[in-house]
Order: sequence, then structure tokens, then C-alpha cells
Amino acid sequence: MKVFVTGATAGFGEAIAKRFINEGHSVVAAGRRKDRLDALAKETGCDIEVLDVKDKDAVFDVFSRHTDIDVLVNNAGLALGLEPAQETDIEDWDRMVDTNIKGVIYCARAVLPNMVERNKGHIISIGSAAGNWPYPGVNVYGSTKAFVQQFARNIRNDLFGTKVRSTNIEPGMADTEFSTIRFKGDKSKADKVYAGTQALTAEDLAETVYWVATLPEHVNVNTMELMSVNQSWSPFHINRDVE
Ligand code: NDP
Ligand code: 8X3
Repeated sequence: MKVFVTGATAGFGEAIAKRFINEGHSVVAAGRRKDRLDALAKETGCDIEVLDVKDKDAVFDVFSRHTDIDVLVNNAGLALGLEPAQETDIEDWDRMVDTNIKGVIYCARAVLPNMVERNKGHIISIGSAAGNWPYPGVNVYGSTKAFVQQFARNIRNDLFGTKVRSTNIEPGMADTEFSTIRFKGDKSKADKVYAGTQALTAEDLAETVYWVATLPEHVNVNTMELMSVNQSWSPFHINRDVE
């Protein structure tokens, strides 16, 4: 298979790229940090594309040069901040919408015509448990991931009658660079998120994505939520300060 992975310079994307490469598949690893892509190419021999998924023209240009993609892993994304909605930085909201929503739909729209033409293909989107469950401060990030879930489902209807598949994977907390990005480089704050627990790992996600992609071609996993056994839901907040 030829697999295109967005956000392959770190975390899930890098592990997913390596998982497919190790199984003998052809991988195009994409991301903005060229030094990391170069290192991955040197280590594994994979193809690379320097790509900012927010850049619509660049996305369409890349996929005009890769017309034979079997699996697109629509993984590039980020969370910024955990402030309440009324205090958040509007620039952070813009960046999350531009990356997590627009980046995902640009890549899907650019790759789909060739998948339909070849009657073959699979878009695996990386949503989040935060798209299903609210928690304080996840306001726009969680909402972008709810969009990704619904987009992954909706395109299935448009693809009905073809063999092209669409899946949304919805992980809970995973120990990657995610929290360092969320807290704008504050590594000690990020480390506290994973301290004293065992979160999901990037390799857990790679295993899941690989399994979903290699099921028999008539099987479409629509959505799959996974969490570490060490993560669960909280009780509802009840305000007990009511006069
Ligand atoms: P990392 O921060 O470790 O990796 C994020 C990747 O996304 C990097 O390779 C980064 O590459 C890339 N990326 C970010 N912005 C852009 C952009 N504009 N264009 C291209 N690539 C971009 O985080 P994760 O691996 O954890 O996150 C991967 C996905 O998984 C994200 O969509 C995230 O929302 C989701 N997720 C993460 C969870 C977690 O707890 N870790 C849980 C659930 C979902 P570069 O900076 O080089 O461009
Ligand atoms: C992030 C997942 O559970 O940390 O997408 O909010 S969680």
C-alpha cells in the first residue's frame, strides 16, 4: 500500500509512518519540520513532503503529485490552551480550526477524486475522545474533533457504492508532544499531564491504525474510541454555592 501520513514529524504520525514502513509499505511522511522529516527519511528510506496542512494550495499541489495514495492518515492537529472560553486567545482558536478542521478537509478533498477514480482507498482521520466528551477548557479543541468525527461519517455516504473507506479514530490521553504544544513549550506543565500514570502511547495508536487499514477491504470501521485503562469520566459538576 502507499500510505500518506500528515503530521509525521512527531507522536502518532511518526509512529504510524514507522509501523507501515516496518511492514513493507510505501510511506509519504508529511509535516512542517523539514529537519525531522529528513531524519525520518534517512532512518527509514520513506518519501517526505514538507507540508503545512493549513495551506490549501500546497495541499492540492502535493496530492496532484501523489495520485496513487491507498491510505491517507489525516493526523496533523493540535490543541492550544486549556483556558475557559471567555479567557481564551482567539488566535489559538483560529489555529485549531485552521489546522484540525480546514487541514483535514483540504487533504480529504485533494485525495478523494483519485481514490474514487481507482475505486480504492481509505481515509483514516485522527479525531479524539475530546470530540465525544466535554471537559473544562477543551472548548474549541473538542469541537474541532467533533467536526472531524462527523466529517468522517458524512463522507462515507458520498462514497457509498465505491470501495473507498472512511474511519475516525478517537484516542484519549496519549503521551506525545501534544501537551508540550498545548502549553506552548512549557515542558514541566506538559510532563505533569502524564506523571504517575500510563497514558496511551504513539505505538498503541500506530497498532490501531495499522489494524484498521489492513482489515478485509469490505470492512469499514466507522469510529473507534480508545483510552488508557487509567483514564475515565468525571462526575457532573454541581454548583453548591447557590444562594
Ligand atoms: P504531536 O504534537 O506529538 O504531533 C503533532 C503532529 O502534527 C506533528 O507532526 C506536527 O508536525 C503536526 N502538525 C501540527 N500542525 C501542523 C500543520 N499545520 N501542518 C502539518 N502538520 C502539522 O501530537 P500527537 O501525535 O499526539 O497528535 C496527533 C493527532 O492526534 C492530532 O490531531 C491530535 O489532536 C490527536 N490526538 C492526540 C491525543 C493525545 O493525547 N496526544 C489524543 C487524541 C487525539 P509539524 O509541527 O512538524 O508540522
Ligand atoms: C486529546 C485527548 O483525552 O487528552 O485529544 O483530551 S484528551
